[in-house]
Amino acid sequence: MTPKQQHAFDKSAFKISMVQHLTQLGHAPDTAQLRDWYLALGRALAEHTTSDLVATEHDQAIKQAKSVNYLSLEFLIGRLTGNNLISMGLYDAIADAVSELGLGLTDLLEQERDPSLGNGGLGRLAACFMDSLAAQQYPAVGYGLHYEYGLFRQSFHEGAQQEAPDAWREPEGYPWELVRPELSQIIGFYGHVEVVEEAGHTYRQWVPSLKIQAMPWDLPIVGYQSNTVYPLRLWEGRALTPFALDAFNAGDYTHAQQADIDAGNLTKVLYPNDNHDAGKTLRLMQQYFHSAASVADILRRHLEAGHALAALPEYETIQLNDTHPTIAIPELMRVLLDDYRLGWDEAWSIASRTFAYTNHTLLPEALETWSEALIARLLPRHMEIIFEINHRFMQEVEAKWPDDVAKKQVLSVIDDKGERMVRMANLCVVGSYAVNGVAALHSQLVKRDLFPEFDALYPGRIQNVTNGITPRRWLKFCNPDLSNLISEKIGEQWPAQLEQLEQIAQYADDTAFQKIFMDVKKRNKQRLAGWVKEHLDITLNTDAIFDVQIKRLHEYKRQHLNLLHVISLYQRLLNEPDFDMAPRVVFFAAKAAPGYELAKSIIYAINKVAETINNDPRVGDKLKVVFIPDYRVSMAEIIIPAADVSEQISMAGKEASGTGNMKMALNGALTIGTMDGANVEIREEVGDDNIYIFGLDVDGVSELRQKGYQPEAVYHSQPLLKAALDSLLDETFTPGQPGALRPVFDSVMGSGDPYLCLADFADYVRAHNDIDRDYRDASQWARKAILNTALVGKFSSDRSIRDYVNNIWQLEAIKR
Ligand code: 6GP
Repeated sequence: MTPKQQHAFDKSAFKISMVQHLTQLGHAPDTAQLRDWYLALGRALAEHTTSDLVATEHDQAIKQAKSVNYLSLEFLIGRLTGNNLISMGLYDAIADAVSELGLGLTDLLEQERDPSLGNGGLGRLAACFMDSLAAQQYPAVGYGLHYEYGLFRQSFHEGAQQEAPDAWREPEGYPWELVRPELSQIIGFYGHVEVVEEAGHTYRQWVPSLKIQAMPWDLPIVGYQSNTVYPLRLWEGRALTPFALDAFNAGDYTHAQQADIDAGNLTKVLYPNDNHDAGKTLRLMQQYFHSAASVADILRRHLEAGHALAALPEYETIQLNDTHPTIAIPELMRVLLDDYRLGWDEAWSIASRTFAYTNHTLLPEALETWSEALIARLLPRHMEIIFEINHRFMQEVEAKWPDDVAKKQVLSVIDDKGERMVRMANLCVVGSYAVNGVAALHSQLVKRDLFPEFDALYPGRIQNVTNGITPRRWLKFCNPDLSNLISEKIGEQWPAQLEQLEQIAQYADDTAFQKIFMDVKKRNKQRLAGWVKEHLDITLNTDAIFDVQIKRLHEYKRQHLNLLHVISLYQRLLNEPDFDMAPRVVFFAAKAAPGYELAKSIIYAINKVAETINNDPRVGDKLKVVFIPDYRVSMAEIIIPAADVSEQISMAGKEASGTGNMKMALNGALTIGTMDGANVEIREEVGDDNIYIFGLDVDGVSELRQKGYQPEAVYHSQPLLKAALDSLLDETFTPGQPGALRPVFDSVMGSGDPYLCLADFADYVRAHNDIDRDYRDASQWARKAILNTALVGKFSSDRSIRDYVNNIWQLEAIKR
């Protein structure tokens, strides 16, 4: 890819522009605060991205090309300013310009509040994908929701998680966003379906009783070194003015009232559940609102570009990020059937060649189902269409497997055991031309365990696209020292061609390079230690192993397994005079969904254990435990470059992919992990010597289950484990409050240990001992760290996007 003709940058004009924006914000240069200057900087820069956004939107070549529409309820974009500067190629120039105004660029960038419009992996992946689409100039629009409050802000009170609302937009607004009232839509809810007769035909027409305006806000997704800027279009719910009283009849009005929903709170807040379906009515309303507004906007673009409706699949593809936007499928059908009056077959042919679906989890509690009764009430016409889709689909199943009731039961879109529920994943597979999992192992399990019958019915439909991460944010921006070192060795192309990092492997045994590489790591550890000192007042030894587990708090991710290891280290330090270990700092960062009690108990336990260990003079700086509050993208940008060890310890078969594993390996951390998700492929790339694999694999897990698993037997046979567990029951970590950590004990003992923490404990300890041994050999460790950075080029999200483009979307890059 040739770097773009960068816009000519006029430093003095830019400074004038910044001061003008500052003035418009009501501030004078001599008294303005840093925050005011940051807003002025953002707005001055956004002038450039807005003009590129509009130019991209009007580009004839793009209008005549095929686009992907990435539909996601979550985009965890993180701060935009620093990354946009890198993409625009203006980082150094702006640093220079603001310094002439007496400002430091990094201080200004620190002022930005993260837009936390997502929970975890699924939302962050969507953000990396938008970055890679723009970098490679594959025409794309991201569609999401403009939540007034993002993921809650986390703090701790005496060790317990507290949640506060995240008002990510400053009162002045977020400087990068652009409201597009001319593109707003009206979205209906509730009401009834009427039959209309016209020219001898009857049609069905939905008459909603509640209407809400969808107002789009565009965030600029700036292509790395190109003039391409695609919109991330986020819909905000607004009351219609004037209020559409006529749309209400008395009965429906009451309905709407009962649901306690109004336009104002539709997009008020992001649901804080990761890998969990809470089944709330307002959530389904958000999903429909998002889908309907996005489908309407896609059709508008398609028709305005002069294309025929029937040609939709040739010009637009719609990627569904998990099942959250599934309702887009019946919505497109409704529009084609009722508004454009196509016949069923024609409408279905269009819709089923337009949608593709990505599955992000096998966890049963995350597989969405909605009650048929709820859908029928909220979206009566859509429920009719879902029935018709299923009716025709059941005929297909009958043709393939005559008289096979069991097959129909598992495949049906409607689950009629108990309350009748709509299975959104089934609807997705039926209505999509491609389905994919997010890592090789996960996709295999999707075929083998989740959808074996679908795989038999539609061979080839279920595919794999291994996840990836954007190297611009997750190396170039967050780790400038390592980036510069790499560029000195292999040139400047790697951020767009990450496979080139392989050339670094030749320096893995070069002691001079090892030293420089580990010096960079050391500086990154010092930066993190500085943050910890300033914010948590804990002093860290930066020679220690920085052992890091950062991700949502979930039982299947097994932060409590890590905790048991920490406790066992502590006990050995106290009880075994001969026990020696390399100093270690164990970092945790994780938010628990507010309604997830056990996850909150695990956080509490980690905090209590940390407090005890960190204040025990007998431990010194051999062991420290740090729980960094309010984990978010901008915090990850500080932690990841400083990690020596990356904890990826989910029970095998549960973590679909993981992406933090990729980020840490890229920044020279060694993974301790199970044979789960993308760990399997990381191991393939870096080699067995450069990763610490432990525990049961997927087959081992099912064999153990079949044999009959007895956690109590493991407990009684392993003294180290038993002592660690027992300490959760006494006052070791909660003086005066024995039993305060019992929920964590109970989660593995007496409840069957659903995620096999005890079964994997011994081998986990063994793997950590290997790490301890290897870390003490500085040169060997450096070699392994360098090889991790060098050999994970595969995990660039540019490669993921190319896989989607070549195997699923079939579209062309349009270079501007
Ligand atoms: C996550 C998966 O848990 C994670 O393994 C994967 O890396 C990520 O998606 C991106 O594919 N899934 C979710 O966050 C989720 O809520 C419904 O799935």
